[in-house]
Amino acid sequence: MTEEQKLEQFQARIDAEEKIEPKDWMPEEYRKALIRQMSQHAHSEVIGMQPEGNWALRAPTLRAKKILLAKIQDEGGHGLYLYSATETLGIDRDTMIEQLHEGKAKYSSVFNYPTLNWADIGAIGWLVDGAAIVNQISLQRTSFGSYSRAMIRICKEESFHQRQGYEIMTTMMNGTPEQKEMAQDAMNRWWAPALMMFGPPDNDSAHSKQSLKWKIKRESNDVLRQRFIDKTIDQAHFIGLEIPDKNIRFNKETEHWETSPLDWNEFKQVINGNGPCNHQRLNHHIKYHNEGNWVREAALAFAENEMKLETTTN
Ligand code: BYC
Repeated sequence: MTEEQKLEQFQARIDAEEKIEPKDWMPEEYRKALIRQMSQHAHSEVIGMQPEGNWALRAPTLRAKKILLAKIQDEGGHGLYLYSATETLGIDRDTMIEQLHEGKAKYSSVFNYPTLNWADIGAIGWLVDGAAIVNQISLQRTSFGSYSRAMIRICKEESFHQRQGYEIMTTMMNGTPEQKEMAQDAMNRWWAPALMMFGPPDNDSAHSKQSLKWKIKRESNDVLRQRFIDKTIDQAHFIGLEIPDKNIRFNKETEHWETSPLDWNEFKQVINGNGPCNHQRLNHHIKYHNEGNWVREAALAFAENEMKLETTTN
C-alpha cells in the first residue's frame, strides 16, 4: 500500500468510529499529536497536586483534610495512568519528564496561579475539576483507545472532586460574612483561569483542525468552554456567588450565557512561562524529582534482582 492509501484507510477507520490501538498503523503526526496532548495532560495532573498540597496541612477540619488528601492522591494516580497510556505510543516516562523540565512540554495554565486561602481549594475543585470534567467527558470518545479508556476511568473520580469543591463553596456561602467574602474572592480570581483551561479561541487554536479531523479532540475549545459556562453560572447563582463579569447575559434565543472576552495576552504569558507561579511549580517538581532518584534506582535494582532470581530458579 502507498502512504496515501494507508492514510485514507486510517481516516476511514476514524470516520467509522473505530478505536486506534497502540500497535495499529498510524501517521507519525497522529502519534506526535497524541504524545503532546496526553503527556501535557499527565503533567497537568501531577503539577496540579502542588496548589492543593499547599493546603493539606491547613485544612479546617479532619474530614476536610481526609477528603483533600484523597483528592490529591487521585490526581497523582491520574498522572501515572496517563503516563502509562502515553508510553503505549513509544515514548518513555523519563523522556516525558525531561521535556517538562526543559519547558518543551506544557501543563495546564491554571496551575500557575497561587492558592491564597481555603476557599481556593473549593474553587479549584468546583471550577478547575469542573472544567476538566467537561473536557474529559468529551475525550472519552477520543479515537485513541488507551486515552479513551483512561478518560472513562478518570471521569468517575473527577465528579467526586467537583462535588468536594462545590461543597466547600456552599459551606462558606452559608457561613459568616468573612467566609462569604473569601468564597467570592476565590471565585473572582479563579473564574477566568478556569475558562482559559479550554485553550485559545477556535480561530487561534493551532492544533484543533487536525485534531478534530483525527478525532483526537471531539469538540472545539470554544464549544467546550461555552458548555462549562452554561453549567457553572447557574451553580454559582444557586449558592449566592456572583460571576466576576459585569457583561454576562442570558441569551434566550440561543439559550446560552454570553460573557466578556478573556484576556488572551495573559494566557499567552502564562503558557510561555511567565505566570505568577510558573517558576515555583517547575522548580518544585525538578527538586523532588531529583531527590526521588534513589527511590527509583532502588526500585529498579529490586526488580532486576527479582528477575535474576526467577531466571536462576527456573
Ligand atoms: N494550558 O491548538 P491549541 C486536572 C497550548 S488537569 C497550557 O488549542 P490543543 C486537575 C497548547 O498545548 C486536566 N497550554 O491546543 C489536576 C498548544 O501549545 P503546544 C488537564 C495550553 O492541544 C489536578 C497551544 O496552547 N486537562 O484535571 O488542540 C487538580 C495552542 O492551543 C492550554 C487536559 O490536559 C492550557 N489551558 O488544545 C485539579 C485536557 N490550552 O502544545 C484538576 C487534555 C492550550 O503546541 N488537553 N494550550 O506547545 C486538551 O484537551 C487540549 O490539549 C487543550 C488544548 C484543549 C488543552
